Amino acid sequence: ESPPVDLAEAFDFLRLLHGEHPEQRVPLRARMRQVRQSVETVGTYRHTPEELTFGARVAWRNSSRCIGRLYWNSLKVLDRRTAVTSDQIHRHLVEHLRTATNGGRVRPVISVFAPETPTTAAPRVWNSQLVRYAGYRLDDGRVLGDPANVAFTETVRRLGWRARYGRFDLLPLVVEGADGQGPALYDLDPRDVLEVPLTHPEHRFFAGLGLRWHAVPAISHMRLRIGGVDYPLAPFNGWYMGTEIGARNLTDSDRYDLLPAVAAGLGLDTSREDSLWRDRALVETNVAVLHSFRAAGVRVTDHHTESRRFLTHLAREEAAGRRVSAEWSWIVPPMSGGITPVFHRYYDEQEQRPAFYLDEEARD
Ligand code: HEM
Ligand code: NRG
Repeated sequence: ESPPVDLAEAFDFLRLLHGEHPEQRVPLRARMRQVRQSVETVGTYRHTPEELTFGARVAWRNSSRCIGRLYWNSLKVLDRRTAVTSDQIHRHLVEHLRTATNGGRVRPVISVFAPETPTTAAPRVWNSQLVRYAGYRLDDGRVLGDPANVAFTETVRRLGWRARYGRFDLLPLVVEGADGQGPALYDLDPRDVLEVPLTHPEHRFFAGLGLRWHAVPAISHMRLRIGGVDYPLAPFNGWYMGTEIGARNLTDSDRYDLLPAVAAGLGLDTSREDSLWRDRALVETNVAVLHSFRAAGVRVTDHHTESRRFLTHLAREEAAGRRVSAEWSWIVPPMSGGITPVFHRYYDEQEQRPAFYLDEEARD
């Protein structure tokens, strides 16, 4: 199903691991011989648990779009490579959500499922995140729910999922095992999905908007590549930075598009741009997100704190003699850019491996 492993990439990875952790049970040269032997006979090799853990952590460390990398070395890595059927995989995904959610004290976790090899297909999840809200295209052309998920919602309906026509309906997981049985649908148990109702510390009207968001962003459509081996299913999560919800998901005009409703509640003059009603509504929406998560005991960070942490990360990595690559347009938060310190500098952009890749085959 995949081309043979590129030995040079495998060796680069082993050198990186042994360079940063010289205390391995099997010395570098011996491990390289094993890997060469295996790749020459079956076209791939099996990562040791230490290699898998280090590889996943470094893939996070190398995620040039991620502002949250300070804690890369504490990523919890769940080795799920032996799961085959969609039922087994589904159980592990639910376990991932529970472990990550941790009653609100959200922990960074990755579950690594079986790799793609020259002889075997890997399992897949069709969802872009483990938790997503349905989007329904209505007859008048408007969208009910999350417009980002309209296509995926149509896909699961074709597979037999029944539409509920709410604004925040949990979409089912679509799991394809490695056994060739095709996709299977699993409704999420609401008890496994922590959600936060949104309120504002001062403005009573805000609660009346009936908004909510889920506690854990768990990306499930990126491929993890370690030492030449591809893991198409390796869902990971950290916690949210408030702006992801308050300055994008709820406010982008092609998402929930809530600035007009918030501005109306605030009594702002929306007849002219120079009243800055959009900006004022944006700030209050983000105040509401951070306040609500905090009130619910759910871990979240603000963009000022996360920006400072990212600069700490840069300093630490440089002190360790490593280069940090970063994409300015992803690192700078989507509001108040110039008053966060990450705005005022440029970054190296050369890609490094191990890494996460967007999978062209993601089906949403
Ligand atoms: C992207 C924050 C943990 C890997 C991002 C983005 C933010 C962020 C704000 C930009 C998202 C966007 O604009 O849509 C955080 C925070 C974390 C965290 C606060 C808390 C611990 C993680 C973890 C991993 C990771 C655990 C992987 C193990 C990535 C990747 C992207 C990203 C690959 C790029 C996604 C894409 O290309 O669409 N992160 N992150 N992050 N993060 Fe993190
Ligand atoms: N903006 C997306 C999530 C992207 C990744 N963000 C993280 N990742 N915080 C959203 O759902 O709003 N993470 O692993 O914590």
